[in-house]
Amino acid sequence: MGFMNMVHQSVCHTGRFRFLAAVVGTGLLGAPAVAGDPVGVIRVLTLESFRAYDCNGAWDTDLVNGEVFEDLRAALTDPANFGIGGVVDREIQFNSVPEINGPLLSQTDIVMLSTLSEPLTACELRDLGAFVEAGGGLFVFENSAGLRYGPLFGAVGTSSGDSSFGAFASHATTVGPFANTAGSSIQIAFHRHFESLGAHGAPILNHGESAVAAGFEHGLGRAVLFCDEEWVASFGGANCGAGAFDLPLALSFFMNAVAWITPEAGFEYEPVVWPPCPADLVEDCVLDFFDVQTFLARFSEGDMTVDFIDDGVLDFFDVLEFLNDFAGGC
Ligand SMILES: [Ca+2]
Ligand SMILES: [Ca+2]
Ligand SMILES: [Ca+2]
Repeated sequence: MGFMNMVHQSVCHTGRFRFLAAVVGTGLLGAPAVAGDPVGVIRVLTLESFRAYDCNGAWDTDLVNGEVFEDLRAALTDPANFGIGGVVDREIQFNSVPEINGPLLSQTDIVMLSTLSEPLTACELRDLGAFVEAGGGLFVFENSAGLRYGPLFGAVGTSSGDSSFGAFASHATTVGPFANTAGSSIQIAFHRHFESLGAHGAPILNHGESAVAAGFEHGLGRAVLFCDEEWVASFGGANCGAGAFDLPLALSFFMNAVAWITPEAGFEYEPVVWPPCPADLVEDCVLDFFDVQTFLARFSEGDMTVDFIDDGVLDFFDVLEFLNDFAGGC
């Protein structure tokens, strides 16, 4: 292994991952404590308790602990809905973590995300896309679901939006196994929508010609992107968000969608090991000006972490090698 690879790999495992390893070490986020059949549990990864948007404490959308989605949480954890002998014969278990990465996704069946205080990084999006492609499930419900996550599945979301009625289309997620919502309309507060769905997307909720929610079959996995969060909120918060206009309908659809995206029991995601990207000095899976700036700063300081031609000397050839790696992309 070359020096730069070693540097890269050691840097890769610092920062958040180290924090996470420490937390796992305490047992707080360790292997799920499973009651009943571990294979049957639907393991839900969510960032909510760490990165949920809480409107400065006034409207806490933390799915696991907050109040805004308390009815949603109650529905998902009601054994009559998801549990042995329930409508879906598998129990839902939340695993709230601070970041998305391969090892955490390897203990996950579906990822459930609403509005985040800190958007996913390019590295996290890359892992999330690979997870769905390998058979994992994803449900995003937030205004920017199409804008932020659509590109993973070939879709384009809009940055503009409005408040409107949406009509549920006929789709696997609208016919069951909970209530049939196909043909029903639902009023939603400010939301964005999709400009296009690409080859693998199908509309779920339509406002005129554009989809507000869509389902995607991506490789072996499935994703539902719903460009709003208020449609399933238990109550509104002043200057923060509105409450659902038809919560029972919203909950039925939500549970249908969870049933649709959930992989078969026994699913195990094997994390993709991405090729090293030495030029990504500001490690964010994006090669940009900041990586160049960092290279130049380290080079001028004689910092041997930028000894790209690994010979113990910083010279013109290291600059050339860096530029070469940079041009090659990640
Ligand atoms: Ca909204
Ligand atoms: Ca970078
Ligand atoms: Ca050198």
